[in-house]
Amino acid sequence: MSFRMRTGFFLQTRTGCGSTTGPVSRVLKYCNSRSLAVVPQGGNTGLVGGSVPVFDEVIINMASMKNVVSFDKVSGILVCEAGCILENLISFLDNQGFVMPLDLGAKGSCQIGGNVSTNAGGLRLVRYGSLHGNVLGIEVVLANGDVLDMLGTLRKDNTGYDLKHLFIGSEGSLGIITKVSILTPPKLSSVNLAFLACKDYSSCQKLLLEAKRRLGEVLSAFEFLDNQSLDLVLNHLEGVRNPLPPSMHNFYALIETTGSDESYDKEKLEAFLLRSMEGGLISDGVLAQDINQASSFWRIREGVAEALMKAGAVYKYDLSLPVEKMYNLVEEMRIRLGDSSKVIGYGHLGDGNLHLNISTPQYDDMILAQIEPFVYEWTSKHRGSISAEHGLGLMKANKIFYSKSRESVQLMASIKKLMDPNGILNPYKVLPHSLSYS
Ligand code: FAD
Ligand code: 2HG
Ligand code: ZN
Repeated sequence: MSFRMRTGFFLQTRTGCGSTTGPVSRVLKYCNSRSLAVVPQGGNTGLVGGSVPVFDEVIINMASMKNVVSFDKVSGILVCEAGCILENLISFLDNQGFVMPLDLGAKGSCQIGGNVSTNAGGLRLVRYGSLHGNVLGIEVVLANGDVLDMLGTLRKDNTGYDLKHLFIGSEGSLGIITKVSILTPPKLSSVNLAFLACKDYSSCQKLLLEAKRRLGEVLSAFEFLDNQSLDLVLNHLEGVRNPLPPSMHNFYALIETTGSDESYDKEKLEAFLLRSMEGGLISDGVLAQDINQASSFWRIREGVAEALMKAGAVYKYDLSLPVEKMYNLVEEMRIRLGDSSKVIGYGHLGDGNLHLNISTPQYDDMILAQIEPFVYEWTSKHRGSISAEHGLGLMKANKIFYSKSRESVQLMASIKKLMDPNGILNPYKVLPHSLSYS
């Protein structure tokens, strides 16, 4: 599919006009009456082209809707506008003694509205679950400008269909989210982070099972990267160094625990690490001694995406796969591509989410033809998902059938038609072109 690329017309939501939802509603009403297409835009950090205009869509950027509306210290429920930057919410909550149940490498730029619209996963999903569980309510402006107030703050509410779930992860194709209410857990006093080396993928996998079993309630992150990912970070990001002595390890895991009892939690983690070392699951490792060392470990994991962008052209795949099969795909891809590219695998092992990235000096159709459709067919054959957490956006919309049945996609298209009959909301995104405009 080829598109004429042109920058769209840009509108920014403004504060100071009474309710900030009002202008969004008026713009959509106007656009709908004239069949003008719009692209909702948050921090523009999405990795599948969902927030960029394709032809001449009006961009509705949410950056000015950046206020916290309320925070309830008893329930931990935060209500805020959609344009709040994730990192600002993390700091706000930290000051209140709470934490955001979502954290990701793009936190300095991405917005909570973008996070909810992509159903972003990130580094702590293994502990806190997905936004489908943590988002209690949303306010959303529909294609015709109507404002749907579903900004509930209740944990339990079984009155009819829970419509907010339609918007969580719908990538701006069904409405523009203007406010969200989100359940945040209390901040616990003891956080520990280990950076570990494993000799092979099978050890990483066993380490994950052991971590779930033995660290149980304190486990708050389990991430992995292969040595090619680490090399890339060390070669392309300034000031990053390997916390382990130079030696040939094939895989690295970051294990974080978060609990309420410093000595108990540390003892628990140390006993787990000792046992895993003795059992041969870990070949080396280091425990962060302070918060600065912990951030330097996280910088390695969170820096992979940035290092890839600096390294040249990159083909990106964000896959859910059974953990035991996951790394086979990386190895098979290396065999297919030979020396033409660097194939790296890393991601949220605790959630069964592989980030497969193929780095080449420049884009090359011959390389692409070696990667696709193989990567999608492989994923589909193993009953995985071709988008675990990044969404479909523009780049993957036509690949939806690898993960969803024809009947499901048809129902999605009917919902889209019902809610946005003129097709003005984020056209060419999420649903295959053939269906969304039929
Ligand atoms: P945008 O990129 O601006 O938009 C994303 C989509 O949401 C678009 O379709 C847009 O139209 C729509 N949208 C935005 N705001 C609204 C709104 N208010 N109402 C309706 N629709 C809207 N993703 C993960 O899931 N996990 C990760 O760990 C992760 N790490 C990342 C690390 C880096 C370095 C980078 C660059 C990206 C990473 N991402 C990750 C991807 C990205 O950050 C997330 O998808 C994020 O949630 C996008 O938020 P945003 O505000 O930038 O949205
Ligand atoms: C991450 O987990 C992000 O670092 C980005 O989801 C993944 O760039 C990628 O492939
Ligand atoms: Zn990720």
